[in-house]
Amino acid sequence: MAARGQPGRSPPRRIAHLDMDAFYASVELLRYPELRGLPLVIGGSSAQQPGVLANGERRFSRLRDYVGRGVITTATYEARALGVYSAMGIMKAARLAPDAILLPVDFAAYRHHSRLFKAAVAQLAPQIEDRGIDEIYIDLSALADDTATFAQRIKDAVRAATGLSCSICVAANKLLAKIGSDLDKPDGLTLLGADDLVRRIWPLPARRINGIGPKASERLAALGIHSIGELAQADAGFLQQHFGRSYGRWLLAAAHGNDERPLNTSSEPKSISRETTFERDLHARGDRRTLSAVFTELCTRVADDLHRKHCRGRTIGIKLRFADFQTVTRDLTLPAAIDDAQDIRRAAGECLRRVPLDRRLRLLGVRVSALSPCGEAPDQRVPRQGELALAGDLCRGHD
Ligand code: TTP
Ligand code: MG
Ligand code: MG
Repeated sequence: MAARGQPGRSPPRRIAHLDMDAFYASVELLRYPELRGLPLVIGGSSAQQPGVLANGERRFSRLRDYVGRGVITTATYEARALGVYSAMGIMKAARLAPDAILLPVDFAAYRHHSRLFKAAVAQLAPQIEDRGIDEIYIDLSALADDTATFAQRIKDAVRAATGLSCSICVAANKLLAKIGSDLDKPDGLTLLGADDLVRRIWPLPARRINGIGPKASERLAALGIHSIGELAQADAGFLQQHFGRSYGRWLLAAAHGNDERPLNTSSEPKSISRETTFERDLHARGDRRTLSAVFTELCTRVADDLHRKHCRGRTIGIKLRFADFQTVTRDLTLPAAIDDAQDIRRAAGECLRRVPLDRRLRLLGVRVSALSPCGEAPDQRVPRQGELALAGDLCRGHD
């Protein structure tokens, strides 16, 4: 649809978000079709591997038999109807759905099916941003086809390649497409036009916006803002006063469905980061040990991510969000790229020293950017000269 009477203005983009339905559980159902229609939960360890009875039948674990501290990765829609969700403790879930079947996670199988569905979509539409194991964005703007027909063709291709269903939403940008793919799950095909912002998006809880986490939505609720529509009506100055300038601005833009971010179609990540929002706000002095442990853990996870992606990075950064939502970042660039957790911890520690830590913190993050590929496969890697002695070389910092 071209904007009439406004020459030079580009037509709205057509961005699809595709998300697989109950992904881990659906992959398990391919292997155990006899479980279709039953409440099924994925989590726990190999102890939950099904056994085989003397008559050849499989014997599955039930939630009620589980003892341990494991959490649920996902649940089928039948299990969700009983109140069981991702990230819930398995023992807690057992109280709600004692008879539900429990299967252990099998990441190799999920990764395999992840590759299959992405390859199938790439055959039809090459402009893809990979957003993790079960979701992608697809840019349909340049395609001549009718949007609904094309989205259905993508769904059919995913099913043909994997035997699995997915939900797709096509909207003007990534933010709306991501919200929309959840609206008609499972097996959804949702098209969001300009009129749908007020009708379908504004009544939703603010939490549905990707980027408004549990803490921010709690804070919004305390200010009387529950829905996306209420957020859209909020005063810009009021939001900036309570959430800091940049996050406050972003909140308002998001509630109005504005998002200009392009797709990141490169398979090479630009940066790798991990962040965590604390259960309660922490103080640099009073909670020093906890903060230090979290900081080290974040660096270790970033290092693991780098190893997995076979890359390393030269720019190490931190992100802090204070109790008043003010967000501060610091980074520094090293003479050579690193991927070791301790080296990252050391560089990130340098960044941290450049921030006055006089207020409580709600979030801490670590980022490595200016990435380069490692070259060798990880198991063949030998440390390069100088790689292990970077601590004294922290040279250039910029805020
Ligand atoms: P999601 O796409 O969030 O969930 P889903 O595919 O299981 O269900 P839906 O139909 O609502 O999309 O996550 C994809 C997979 O990621 C999910 O199958 C399991 C895993 N996962 C976790 O391990 N822990 C979590 O907390 C979540 C949310 C997902
Ligand atoms: Mg999913
Ligand atoms: Mg997902």
